[in-house]
Amino acid sequence: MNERIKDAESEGPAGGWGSLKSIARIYGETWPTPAVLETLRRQNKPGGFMCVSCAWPKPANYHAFEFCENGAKATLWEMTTARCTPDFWKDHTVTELREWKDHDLEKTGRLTQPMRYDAASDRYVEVSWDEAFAGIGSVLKTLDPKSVVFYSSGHAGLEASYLYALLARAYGNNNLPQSSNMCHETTSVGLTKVIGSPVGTIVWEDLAKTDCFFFFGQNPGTNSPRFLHPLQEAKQRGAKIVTFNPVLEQGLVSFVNPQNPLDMISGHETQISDHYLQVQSGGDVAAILGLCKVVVEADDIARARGEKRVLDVEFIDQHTTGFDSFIHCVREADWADIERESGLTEAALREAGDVYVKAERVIGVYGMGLTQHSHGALNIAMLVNLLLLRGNIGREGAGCCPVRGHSNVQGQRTVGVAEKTKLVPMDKLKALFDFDPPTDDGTHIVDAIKGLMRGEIKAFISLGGNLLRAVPDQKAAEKAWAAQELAVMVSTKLNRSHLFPAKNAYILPCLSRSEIDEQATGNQAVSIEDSFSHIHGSIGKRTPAAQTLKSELAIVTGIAKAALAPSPKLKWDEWTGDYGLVRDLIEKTYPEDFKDYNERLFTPGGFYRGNGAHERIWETPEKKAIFTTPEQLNSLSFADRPGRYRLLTMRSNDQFNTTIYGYSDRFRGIEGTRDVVLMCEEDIAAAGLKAGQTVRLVSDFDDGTRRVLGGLTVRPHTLPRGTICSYYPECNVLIAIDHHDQLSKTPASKSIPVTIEADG
Ligand SMILES: Nc1nc2c(c(=O)[nH]1)N[C@H]1C(S)=C(S)[C@@H](COP(=O)(O)OP(=O)(O)OC[C@H]3O[C@@H](n4cnc5c(=O)[nH]c(N)nc54)[C@H](O)[C@@H]3O)O[C@H]1N2
Ligand SMILES: Nc1nc2c(c(=O)[nH]1)N[C@H]1C(S)=C(S)[C@@H](COP(=O)(O)OP(=O)(O)OC[C@H]3O[C@@H](n4cnc5c(=O)[nH]c(N)nc54)[C@H](O)[C@@H]3O)O[C@H]1N2
Ligand SMILES: [Mo]
Repeated sequence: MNERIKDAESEGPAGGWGSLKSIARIYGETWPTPAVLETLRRQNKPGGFMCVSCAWPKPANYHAFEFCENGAKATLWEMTTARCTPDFWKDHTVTELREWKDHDLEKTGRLTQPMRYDAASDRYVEVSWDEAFAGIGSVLKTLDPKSVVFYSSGHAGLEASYLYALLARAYGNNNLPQSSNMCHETTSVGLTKVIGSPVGTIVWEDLAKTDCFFFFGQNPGTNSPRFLHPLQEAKQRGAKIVTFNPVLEQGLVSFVNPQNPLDMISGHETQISDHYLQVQSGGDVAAILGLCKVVVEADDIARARGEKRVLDVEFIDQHTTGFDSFIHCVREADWADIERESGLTEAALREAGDVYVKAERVIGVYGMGLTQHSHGALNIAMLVNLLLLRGNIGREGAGCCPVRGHSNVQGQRTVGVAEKTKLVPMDKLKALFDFDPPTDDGTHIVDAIKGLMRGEIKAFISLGGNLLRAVPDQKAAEKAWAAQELAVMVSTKLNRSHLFPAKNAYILPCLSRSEIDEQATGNQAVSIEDSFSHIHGSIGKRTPAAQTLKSELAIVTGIAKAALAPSPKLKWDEWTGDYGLVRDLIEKTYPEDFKDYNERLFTPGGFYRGNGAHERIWETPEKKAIFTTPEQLNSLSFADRPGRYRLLTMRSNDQFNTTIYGYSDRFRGIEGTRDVVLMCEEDIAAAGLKAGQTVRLVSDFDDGTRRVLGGLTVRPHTLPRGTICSYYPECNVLIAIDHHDQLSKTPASKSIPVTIEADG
């Protein structure tokens, strides 16, 4: 147990009674019926339904309750008995609702009817499904296809997503940006560049075989809590965990397993991280370079003594390129520069480096802390450098593990929700559906929002999500959104993106994954792909929140029929009646990934789609894994200057992205509010501020626009100097749309340059 790791602010370990209390609070607030427990019991199991929360894998040997605190919250939140019916609009106008908080908007409950915005009364009014589809179709028919965007957030299953992509292409564009454009696009582009794989390389069994996890900027306690179980097991068999994170995240400090009665009664905590390095925001490039220096020094010593090499020389020779240049850079790197840029001491990095050197098998885990920076792809390349030095990719118990966000975010990309044409087998689409798919690349979400601001994008269809709350430059985006010809939002709950209606605006309410999806051939199963590239079937068993709801797939086909000319090869009605037919189409389009799709749909633990890098097949131009020589020692696009801070936007333990369940971030000791800015004591004093004082953050991005967020209370927190934290999505008004990763355009939401002003 590591006595040094203590978070003064936290209420206690992750999991434990706090976790159950937190679930119970949502249960009380949303008042679902007792049958809810039966639904939770079926969550993430073969024959049950797959959680709507994160993309963490679902094992074949599942626990009695294979769900976590936040998965349960997501399910309960969806199963609320509250309904946002057309009557709600009798009492409220759209303009008034803009003053509401995100939590209050979603708390109105599940949407029940298709609605159209009525400008005269400034309200949404009920329409029939036929009217909605006809209205949407008639506008789409008048627009230039290139001016229309088909966005998706990673909720919808593979079947609906495949047809959604087909709809966009048959309509005439590849404008299929996805929430991953703000998330793991850095992985899709950056990881592909260096190892030829857009996704992680490990599988479930590797978790049980590894000696060591290195965590960079991923917070399992909040964002993928079921990961805490394999971590706890790993600790119990003596594996090591080393964490790099500016914030002391409780889930990476200690954990009480809420599914283990003995742990719960005794309060037995598992200490998670053996070493916790509070790197400064954007400091991972230097930190990893320091680790690589330790590896190379250890190898020099081993060689001098004639001992077993520390570098995996055979692997490096056979499987990599760029080693000489990288190693030169490592040798030249100066510890003083590394310390300054990482905010860590040489001694701490040496300790962590020793753990890496001694471990036979290492898994490198990462999340938004690496991807959401101006040079996020460099962060990922550095982590890959570290892994390659000791051959830690493509063998048992070792590999690269990006932890994905939305439950089917990876899978949507797999089945064609992609703006890049090279990712899609267009020839197959042409052969199957008898049309010429557009050949030019579509738009990334950053370009789509910029196009919107320039007035070139005229319509947005959104399959899920709350785009206006999730994107940078939120205020400008809201204004531009409202000027569009058409906005269609397929949603389960009311959210802020509904409140800036375009000239023609529709909200289309859909079923959720835990609900029965009755079609012509009976209750339909859908499927999703998890972070480890395993495909799982999911079947809803609950009575729908309203009889008027349609499935996401039925909504996609409804729009398609209204917007496109009929074609004998586009059998929208047949497909809606039997999702198995859509799975056949997916199998025909991607025969290697989806062989015997329908037969294997309910394979326990999912069926594996495969991954070249897992087998040491590198799909890079050189057919090798690539060592990257860093051109700079941090992942930032700006220099430090007095008064300028690196703002890190964080998620609380009581939210799922823009869905705010409540105001309790118990792991960070923050209760009752989200309007805070966390700073270390030294920064507070140096800035002449006081704890409890109200301040405003001002964006310090040099483009002449003043972006301000006020009303934030200063709270002392254990953080590195210069790194400050405040909540996503509230901070999105502060991010310039051009502040993004250089390679993938993922918004750099973890290092936003800001200054602080006293408020009021
Ligand atoms: N309950 C819940 N679950 C979720 C979500 C949710 O909002 N709530 N969101 C889902 C989605 S879409 C996603 S993408 C994932 C997100 O899951 P994560 O990838 O865990 O995302 P974040 O919590 O935004 O940030 C991760 C961590 O990065 C750290 N960090 C920030 N900057 C740096 C840095 O420069 N270096 C390092 N080393 N660390 C840094 C932060 O302190 C934080 O602990 O979770 C998914 N699951
Ligand atoms: N500053 C900052 N900005 C960020 C991030 C950050 O860390 N910092 N994170 C980024 C990341 S990682 C992501 S993924 C994006 C998230 O961006 P989005 O995916 O666009 O946003 P969500 O908040 O997940 O969407 C919530 C809404 O989805 C709808 N919904 C929920 N369930 C379903 C369903 O089953 N079907 C359908 N059709 N709709 C449903 C509900 O109406 C709900 O209001 O935000 C990004 N923005
Ligand atoms: Mo995400």
